[in-house]
Amino acid sequence: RQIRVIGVPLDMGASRRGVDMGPSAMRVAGLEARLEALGHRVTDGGNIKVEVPETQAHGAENARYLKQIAEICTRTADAVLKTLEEGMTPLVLGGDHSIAAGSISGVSEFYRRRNQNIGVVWIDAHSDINTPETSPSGNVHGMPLAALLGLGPDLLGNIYGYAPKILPENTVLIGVRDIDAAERANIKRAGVGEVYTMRDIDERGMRTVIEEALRAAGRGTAGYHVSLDMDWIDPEDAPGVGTPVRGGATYREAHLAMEIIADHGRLLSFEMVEVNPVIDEHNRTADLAVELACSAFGKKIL
Ligand code: DIR
Ligand code: MN
Ligand code: MN
Ligand code: MN
Repeated sequence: RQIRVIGVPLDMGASRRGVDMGPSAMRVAGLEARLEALGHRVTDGGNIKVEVPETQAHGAENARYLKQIAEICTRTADAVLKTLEEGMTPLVLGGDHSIAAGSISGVSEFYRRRNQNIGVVWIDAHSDINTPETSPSGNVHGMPLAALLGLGPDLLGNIYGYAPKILPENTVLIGVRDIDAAERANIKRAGVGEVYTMRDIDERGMRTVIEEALRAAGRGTAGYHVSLDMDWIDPEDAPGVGTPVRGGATYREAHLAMEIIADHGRLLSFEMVEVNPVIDEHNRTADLAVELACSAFGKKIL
């Protein structure tokens, strides 16, 4: 494949600072060279312009920095759209998870112009389906999936002037273990197709879960975008994330999931978010993110 790396150094969507350094940490971990070693042609498109939070007014408390985040997401969407138009696969580096409202809008717009829908594989400890009305924190990184499914906030969901961007039946959640009460209601209201919690992975195994999830995301679509929040992985292996939650996927489970995604060959675009070098241990979370990207892009043991 031809892959273009796009960094989005944004941390305005979270309350803990530092995930704006995620793109740099993943580059330092050797992302480009390690993907090129697999035979891909990789170019770095640099970073999307992101304002320094200290220079900005945060606006309403129920969705802080929403206006700025929506603008940054629009720039991200345009960069992703352009990458696809040039025949390359976008590899987006966050930044907090609010950037997914941009990256997925870009992928969705590219395929909408070709009369096709896309699927979304959302891999995360959280469901990120709050709206400003339901959010207990006011952090926009807890809202991108709600925006993409058309629940709001409109500023984030209406990039390119329409919503929703994705169909609930082709949207799957994997690895969730920390969902707010109102998010449960939002999952139902939006009609999200398949939700695989950590319990499902425990009981049925990663292989079964990921196969089923990819089938749902891929049914009737051009393929799917994979949005990988590194807090999906257990904090033992991924300590450097914005909001660590105990009981996550193991190192092996995470690799297996990525290897199966590569086997299916229907990956349209990929993103890794919420890497926080400030609280990481010698960049090991960024290094793991790069390893997982390699598995998702076809690295095999043998
Ligand atoms: C919580 C935590 N559901 C919120 N969310 C996230 O603030 O909306 N942490 N995304 O990563
Ligand atoms: Mn290169
Ligand atoms: Mn997330
Ligand atoms: Mn998360």
